Amino acid sequence: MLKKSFPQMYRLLQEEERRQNLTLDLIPSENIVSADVREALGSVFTNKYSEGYPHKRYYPGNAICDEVEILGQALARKVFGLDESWHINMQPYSGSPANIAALMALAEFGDTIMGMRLDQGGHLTHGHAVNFSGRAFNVVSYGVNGRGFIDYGEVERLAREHQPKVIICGATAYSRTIDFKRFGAIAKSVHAYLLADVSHIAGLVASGDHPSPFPYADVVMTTTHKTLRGPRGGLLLCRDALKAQIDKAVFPGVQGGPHNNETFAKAVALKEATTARFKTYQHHVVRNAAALAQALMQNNFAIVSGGTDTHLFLLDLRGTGITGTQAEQRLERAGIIANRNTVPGDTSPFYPSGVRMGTPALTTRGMKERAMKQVAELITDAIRERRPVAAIRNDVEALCRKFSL
Ligand code: DSN
Repeated sequence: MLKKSFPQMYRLLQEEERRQNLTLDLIPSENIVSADVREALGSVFTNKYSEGYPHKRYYPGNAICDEVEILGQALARKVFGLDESWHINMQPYSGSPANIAALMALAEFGDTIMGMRLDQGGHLTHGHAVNFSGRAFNVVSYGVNGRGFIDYGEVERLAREHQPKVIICGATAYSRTIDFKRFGAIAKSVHAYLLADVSHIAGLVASGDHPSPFPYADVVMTTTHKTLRGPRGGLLLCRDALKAQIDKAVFPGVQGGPHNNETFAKAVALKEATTARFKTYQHHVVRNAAALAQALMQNNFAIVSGGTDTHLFLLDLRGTGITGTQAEQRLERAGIIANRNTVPGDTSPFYPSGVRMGTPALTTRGMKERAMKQVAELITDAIRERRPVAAIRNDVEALCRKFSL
């Protein structure tokens, strides 16, 4: 037991448990996994090497790991309503390697790809200059219009002009419904592959709270630890014709042996995602985000695009005299964890003008719309320093105790 063998580390574990229990986690890419997912992550599957794929491994002793992976694939199809014409690669360690593998499978280095700019809500792996995606490919980026909505006209114009090999749609800080149908039509019109990164909204896609990309995309990538509420990890789902190139790009292209404990935990989370309870949870995530955004707007905060259709939104603090960094720090001192984020037009990710907020973790704790009103008051107190921080923190902890982990 760690308590005896490594008390210093045990203490850190206890402190982190306490921190998670007594703070309000508004980071939209985080969630709280079930005891079953944790049991799977800590299981003996961590001991096994399995380079390769089911029935084609480079190590012996993999019959059981094969079964786990095949079961996981079947569950992923069930969660997203897919038939056998979709292949699932269960092995990506997380979202970034999955996107790198997808790009390697669909394009040659030097080819043109299109993605959403980081400061507009995209992800580093969607072509940012400092990332592998931006260094290996010729990148054309699109963004949002003046109202904060994806500028589909710009996407179409850029696609016609630059004839990309791959168009990436999906975002990490975009609160509105993504029109996958429109992206699909644009990609088709220029003979580009459509790669949909649904990492943030995978749970909402599974529950029908966000339209599905599957009818329109060639490859869909998701992480498994955000709204999907599984272990940290990734999945690549592709049309069967792309199976060989996607699998080859993941292993041996980008990764080595799969993390079998992670694959096992992904399967457990996917099983949970097939339940009615999971769907109800996702409905509440969306309702809670809308209620929280609404309550904050009533407190005179500006929100990018004026609201949200999903699990997250961006507070726009421009013109308030408070930076995103200051707001993040004030919130953290009060026990509210939300990350500073660029809002469209910001130039520095280190000194952004926004704060990103989401409801997946609070909803897992059992909070509903009424609690969101309380959370909005606590956020307002903290950012505007309306009350002593110790008093706010007390109220945050009381709310956390009411919705204990
Ligand atoms: N870092 C993740 C997020 O917070 O959205 C995306 O990879």
